[in-house]
Amino acid sequence: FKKGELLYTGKAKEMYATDDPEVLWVEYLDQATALNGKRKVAVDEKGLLNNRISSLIFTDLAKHGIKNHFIEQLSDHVQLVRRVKMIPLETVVRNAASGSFERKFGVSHLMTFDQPVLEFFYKSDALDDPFINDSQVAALQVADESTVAEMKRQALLVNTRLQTIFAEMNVQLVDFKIEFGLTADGHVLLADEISPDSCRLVDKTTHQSLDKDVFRKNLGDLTTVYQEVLKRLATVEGGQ
Ligand code: U5P
Repeated sequence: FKKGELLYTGKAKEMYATDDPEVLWVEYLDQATALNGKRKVAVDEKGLLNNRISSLIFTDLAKHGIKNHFIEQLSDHVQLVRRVKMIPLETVVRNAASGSFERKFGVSHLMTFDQPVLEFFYKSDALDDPFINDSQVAALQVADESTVAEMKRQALLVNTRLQTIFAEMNVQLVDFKIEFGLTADGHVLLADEISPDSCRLVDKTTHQSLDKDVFRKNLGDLTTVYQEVLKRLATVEGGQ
């Protein structure tokens, strides 16, 4: 595959075309952002670590019947993915209270839920990704009802599998964000990335944060923490 024109620059990734119209070239950048991109710093190895972590997780999910856009990892910072039309929604699944849920409802940190909580946020930098409910999604014609139902179904399957993977790593999956796209024939396909940038992970023994909260809250060195996540994940997934 040949790297083509730059299509999109995100907060932590760049997307390029390839010589195959169905395939995109994704470069994971060594940088971290917070506050919707208003705070941005270089972080050694972060792109490499997230590329590897996301590649291992997407491979695992596919093996467990959850199809996704991942094709293959090409190099330290690059992976190939299938081109889809992104649905402008962030799908968040929560197993315990943290972040915006904890602030919004004033509940105790890591209060656990009997059932996972599912939320959508409308992707808009100008609006700061506001919460959006199903009828608002319908009113704005962001996605049709069957697409929303399918996103929820897949999100809960992803949650179940991720909880299993992370439990084997002695890590609690507090919450995570995923994104979906539509294939040319209209199927909902898991896309974007799954990494410590998009998950809240807490060590089950020490209760230490092993995710981007380390950067958001200045809790320590992000690279060290992401290296630890990759080390444990690589062990669970049977080596590099
Ligand atoms: N999240 C993202 N990107 C965002 C906002 C949130 O990946 O732009 C993830 C967080 O890392 C967390 C989950 O795992 O979604 C819920 O975030 P919050 O709504 O509690 O801030």
